Amino acid sequence: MTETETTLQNDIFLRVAKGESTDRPPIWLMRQAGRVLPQYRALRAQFAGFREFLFHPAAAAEATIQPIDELGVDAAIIFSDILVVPEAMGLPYDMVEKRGPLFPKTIQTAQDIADLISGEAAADNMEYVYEALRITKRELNGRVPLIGFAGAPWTIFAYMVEGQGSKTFAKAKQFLYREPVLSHLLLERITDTTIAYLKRKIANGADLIQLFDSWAGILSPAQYREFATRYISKICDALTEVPVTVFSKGAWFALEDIAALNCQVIGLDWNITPQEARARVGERPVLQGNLDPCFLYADHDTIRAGALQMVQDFGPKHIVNLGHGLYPDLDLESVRVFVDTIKTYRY
Ligand code: 1CP
Repeated sequence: MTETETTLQNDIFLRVAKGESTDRPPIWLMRQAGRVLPQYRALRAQFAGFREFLFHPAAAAEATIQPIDELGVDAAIIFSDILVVPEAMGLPYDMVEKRGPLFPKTIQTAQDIADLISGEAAADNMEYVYEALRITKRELNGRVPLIGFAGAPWTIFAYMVEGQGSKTFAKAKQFLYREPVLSHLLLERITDTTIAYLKRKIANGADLIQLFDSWAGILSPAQYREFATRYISKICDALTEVPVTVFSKGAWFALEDIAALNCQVIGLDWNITPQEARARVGERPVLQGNLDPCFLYADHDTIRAGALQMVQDFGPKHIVNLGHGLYPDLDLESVRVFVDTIKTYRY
């Protein structure tokens, strides 16, 4: 046991992530810090924009802890965004209200890639994130473990080339087909930066790292192997200090490849059944997920039944979560019913 573990009051999340058995599954929710909480909306209203909020470590720490106080989930996730990495590499963005991120400058040429900052130098530009981790760790005072995260290289690449959110990311995919050599060069630099960044997150208190490959599902299996899994693998191999969760949204086709990585936990969306996922990954990995966030629009009895069905279908070696982030317009009471159902369940 490490020092952080011995001082944790509730370490059920970390114990399950490391493969230990417990009497119930742990639960946390992607986007648990967010608009579903009135106290988050109040805090957010004090800042002109989302980026200003992120650049304020004490506020980020407060947002991180709000869902622990309000919902009693078993882990905190540092309030930040995956887009801080492209920004630290030299591509600033605006978070446009109701539209999403917009990058005035994107990656199109070899020179653009050469001009990027990467590795330790890029990691140096995210001191405000490490400060948020240190404050959070201090204020959490061992109540629950703290999750650090980053976007997986392909998802970061997609934003850097596309310059904004997209349903198809056709520009980013076009770049993979037309410029495979440059694509690998860019993915390499993102990977180096991500490793340096995550090592510092760990040094500043992250107890587990989750990689978000939000746009995994738009690649073909062959492309996913060539341009995504290869780089995720490098990150998993580099992060030996803490458990790693790989959440590749929509990549059910790559599940066997993901199970072969040096990661302890595999995040799942709702497009696969727990039984099929377990059969395909084998006994070793812990599975995390995978209730459709829209399930929480149902009535409370339906939510309770769905939560119980899910934990029974997964069995042990399972961390309860949704298949993607909470939607901001979900009713807080419905979210609470889901969490409480899991916390009172026993195997
Ligand atoms: O003003 C606001 O409140 C903006 C909403 C918001 C929030 C609350 C954004 C904008 N990001 C976040 C926080 C955030 N982002 C967290 C915090 C911790 C928590 O989960 O509680 C995390 C882990 C992320 C990660 C993130 N950002 C991902 C990966 C997870 C996923 O949702 O797939 C992605 C893709 C982003 C990019 C992003 N951030 C925000 C927006 C609107 C977008 C773009 C999405 C798109 O392209 O459509």
